Amino acid sequence: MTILHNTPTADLQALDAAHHLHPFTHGAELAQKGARVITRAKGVTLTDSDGKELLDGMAGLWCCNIGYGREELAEAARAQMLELPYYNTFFQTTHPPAIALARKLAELAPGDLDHVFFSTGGSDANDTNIRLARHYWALKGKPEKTVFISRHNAYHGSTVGAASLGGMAAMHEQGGIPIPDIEYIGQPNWWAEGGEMSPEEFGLMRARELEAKIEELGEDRVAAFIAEPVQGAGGVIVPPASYWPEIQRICDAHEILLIADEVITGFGRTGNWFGSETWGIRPDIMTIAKGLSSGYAPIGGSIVSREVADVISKGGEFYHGYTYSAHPVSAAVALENLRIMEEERIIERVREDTGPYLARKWATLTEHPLVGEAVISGMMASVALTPDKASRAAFRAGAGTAGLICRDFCFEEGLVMRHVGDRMIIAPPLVISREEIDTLIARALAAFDRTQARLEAEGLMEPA
Ligand code: PXG
Repeated sequence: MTILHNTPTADLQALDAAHHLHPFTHGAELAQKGARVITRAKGVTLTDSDGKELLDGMAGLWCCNIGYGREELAEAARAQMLELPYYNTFFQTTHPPAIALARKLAELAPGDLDHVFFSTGGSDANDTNIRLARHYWALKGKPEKTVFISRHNAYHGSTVGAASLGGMAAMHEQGGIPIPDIEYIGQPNWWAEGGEMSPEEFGLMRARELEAKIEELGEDRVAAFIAEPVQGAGGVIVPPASYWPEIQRICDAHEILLIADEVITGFGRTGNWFGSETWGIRPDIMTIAKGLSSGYAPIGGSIVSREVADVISKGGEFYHGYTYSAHPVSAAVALENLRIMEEERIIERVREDTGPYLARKWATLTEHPLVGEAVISGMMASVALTPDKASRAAFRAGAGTAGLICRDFCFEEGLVMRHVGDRMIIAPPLVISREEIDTLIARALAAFDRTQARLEAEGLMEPA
């Protein structure tokens, strides 16, 4: 069957419900309501099958950093498909796009991160990290260093390994995970969990849970600590300034690897090439995906330090790889994406102009009666909806009720904004202009007003 153009929305929805199992979707609800069908996009604007335009406040799924509709990326894919549409990088072979992209990433990545193991996305890159880190320690004569320490409410992907690394309770209830030897500490979510502490005290307290966990397990058992510089899917939890320096100190003091999962924070999202630079982190391994190709083609990877690469390279064969590791078309698209980001100084614009502009506007959202904290790092931001700002209360109706209502009003107002429980989050394309930021804020405020009216009308403004 060819692609369904000009098919009525209801027919598309019926066919979709009949044959398509969706990620992170309640199937029966979807069949009843029908999926939103997105058909086109340009810049920061999506168009659905009814012709409705939406400002994409989420850059797809945190990935379309460069914005939609860049012909250069299509041309790069076309040229590469004609020249060499596929070849692998197994068994001592390689190809020019893989070589060029690995070199480019080595140049962009901070510190001595200078070798890349390619994957097709973030989940499989994190699975690579599990095997890679354990193999690294085994090669160094410490095979008992197998435990990964992660954080509650972290998201590291959906494969068995990555979902085990993640700290999402609902995910752990399905499919027999987590795998053994994964431990969790608390997240630095001051708004929800900080109680009477100042954000700085709370950040230190949460970081020191890592040291306590290492001491409880014994340093000789711990392979690595993994964390997102800023938690994304968990609700854009921006850590207190005290958090990362203390985590770095603890990782330096103990012999463990630090893995920064930069799948969301990489490639400009926080106003630098990598969130590790913004937050002063010196990782041994960095997970990348999403913004690497701006989502135009699937590609991800693990960038590792020279030390890790040396040990792995000298340790014989690493029995690990994906058919599409360093896929030539994806690699060519990623290279073109990075070229444009550099030449058009997109990240500098986020850091110096549009990021600070969004930050000023975002901060004003706390003037709205429903909005508690408003936090931001570069171009990823969240607000906490609350029935009572002073006590930072949650809603008695249960997490997600207010958020879902607000999300639906956002759509009606022409804005894609996600809700995580009762946090509303954005991560727009990095190319968003000041004018478009004004539109985003105006639509968000309109949605907050309507949400408040609905919550009041339905008696849902009660604190828990
Ligand atoms: N690590 C992090 C930090 C992520 O955010 C992954 C790994 C997995 O990447 P792949 O490419 O395998 O999906 C992610 C993905 C959401 C949402 O609803 C977030 C992600 C994916 C889908 C939905 O916020 N992040």
